[in-house]
Amino acid sequence: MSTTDKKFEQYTVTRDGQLMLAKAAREGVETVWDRFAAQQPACGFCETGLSCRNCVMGPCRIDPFGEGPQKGVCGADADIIVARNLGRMIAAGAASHSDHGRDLVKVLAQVAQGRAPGYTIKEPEKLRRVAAEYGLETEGKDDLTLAGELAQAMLEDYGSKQERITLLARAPQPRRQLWDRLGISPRGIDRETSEMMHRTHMGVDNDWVSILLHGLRNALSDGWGGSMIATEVSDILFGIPKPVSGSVNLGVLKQDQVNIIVHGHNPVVSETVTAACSLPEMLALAQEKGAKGINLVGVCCTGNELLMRHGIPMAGNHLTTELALVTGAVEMMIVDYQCIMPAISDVAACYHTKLISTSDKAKFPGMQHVEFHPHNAMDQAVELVRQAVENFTARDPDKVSIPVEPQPVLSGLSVEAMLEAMGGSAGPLLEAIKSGKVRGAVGIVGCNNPRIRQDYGHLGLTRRLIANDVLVLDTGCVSVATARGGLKTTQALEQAGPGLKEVCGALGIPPVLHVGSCVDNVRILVLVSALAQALDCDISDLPVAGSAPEWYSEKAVTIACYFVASGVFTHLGPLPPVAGSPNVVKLLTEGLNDVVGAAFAVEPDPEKAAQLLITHIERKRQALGLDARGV
Ligand code: BF8
Ligand code: SF4
Repeated sequence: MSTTDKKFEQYTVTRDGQLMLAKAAREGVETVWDRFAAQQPACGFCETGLSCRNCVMGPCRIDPFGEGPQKGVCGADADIIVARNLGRMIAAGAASHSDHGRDLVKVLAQVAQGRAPGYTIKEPEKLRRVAAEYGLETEGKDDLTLAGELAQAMLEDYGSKQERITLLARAPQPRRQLWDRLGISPRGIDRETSEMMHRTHMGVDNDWVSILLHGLRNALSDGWGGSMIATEVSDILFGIPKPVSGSVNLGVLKQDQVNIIVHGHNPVVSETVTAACSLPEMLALAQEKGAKGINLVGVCCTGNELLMRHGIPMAGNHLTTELALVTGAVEMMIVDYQCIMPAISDVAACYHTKLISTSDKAKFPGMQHVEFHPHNAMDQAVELVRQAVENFTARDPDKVSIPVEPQPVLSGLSVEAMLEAMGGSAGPLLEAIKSGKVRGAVGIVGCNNPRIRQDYGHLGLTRRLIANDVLVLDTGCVSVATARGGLKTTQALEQAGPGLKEVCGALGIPPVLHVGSCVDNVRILVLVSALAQALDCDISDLPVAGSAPEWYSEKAVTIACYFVASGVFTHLGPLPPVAGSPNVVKLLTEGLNDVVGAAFAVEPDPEKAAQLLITHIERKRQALGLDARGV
């Protein structure tokens, strides 16, 4: 790498990323980092949450230095404007996850009606288990009948007829009682998002505390509602993840094969593409075109879904999505929705890569649109794989560069898989926590963000936590970062503290567990609920925490809010746009402790963040009467 190329080290800690950034620069390809630089300096009003364009009497802004206007045209002050903006972020995040969940319920309903060829019920036992939670009679019913009834019952959770959404019942009793007392038990998944949009219209909820409390309810409607449904139905349709080996980084792309990347979030698309890639006629066509095979890989969360269930390789996380195309080795990228930068069309145009959008609700400039629905998904997938294979001959070998060797990863740690690894119950984990060999656990979740050197926050924090005997569970783009950094192998136990090394070593698992995509954060909720119930306490009493060191997305805000509302202390790397209201900041970082028993902390430095999380875990241990270090 030349000296000029060294500048890319400040953008990403990943070797494959640095090399592809250098290639992009040589080939005149613009990336997210170029566009980020072009946007600086960012608008201070927007960064602090002090601008409002909720109506056309505005837009308005509040002067944080007290010299200019302190109220919008309607009279809203800094507290109201910041709370409303945050509320709308939560609503957008909840809507995204929950609409994804609804798409899966739609597939389940159509499978029941025999109108979704290519999809089946892979986990009838889980179907029955979840149906029973929904109060459905399971005896004497065949799987398809039950699937239809469960889909209808889940759709009721989306509406506004219920007093509370069904899967809240999974939370420990003290937590449910607290939500009832606070009036934040979500009643319907869509209802809470819709109500947030209503409350934040001009002239509705102008009490900033009330807006933020509803924000917690809205977030809970995602965590214990839409996202939980998404995960459960994905398991029912596509299988409960079990420990599986895979590989990660741009080295998973193959010089001599047709490379297809799936990008987005919904396994409804990527699962059918997976099936189409292994059809004998497609493999024969690939050989006819001079390729040794068809290499399907994932990026972002749909990649996580495939890695968790099938061990399909992962090319990278959010900030790698453009760089994967810069390899010049990708015949086709198939996208569904969320976190897909429209800029990838410009990158693809520099190579032979075909881009395909598949969702009726996510179209992009410069992409061919091939719409997937449950009734035609398999046919569409076969047609796309055929087109990708045919595109292999258009590849320019002079432009191809696959920068590194793949890194092995162990994935597939669903709650069911973890329980199985522990002999059927959470007992061994509880014992390890009680004995102090494992001090506690942290769920590290979320994205990359060009404000932060790619993967730096994730890796720094994770390494420090495991070295201190804290078990890490991760999802989403973090899971790619830690896998790429070699932390999801049993060799990584060498970097763990002695207790964690002993416990994970005995179970044959790495110190960092991949629990899935972003909707799969609910697996963490289910696990902490089980731990709290076993210890007869609330989630907020447990030595656990959450963290999103490099988050960028509204979905991450919603996840962080449902973690906190569920009683999990949560660290954020980047500060959300709330600094314009000291009152809101104080409530989020301190006051919430007295309301829901947990609050947020913001710390961009991963070393300092690790200290915060470790101190929190040790304090919780002490309060539970367990041994505590340095408190
Ligand atoms: O839902 S972690 S960048 S890909 S938002 Fe997006 Fe963030 Fe990645 Fe998945 Ni989650
Ligand atoms: Fe301005 Fe109020 Fe309208 Fe917002 S809602 S743009 S603060 S007038």
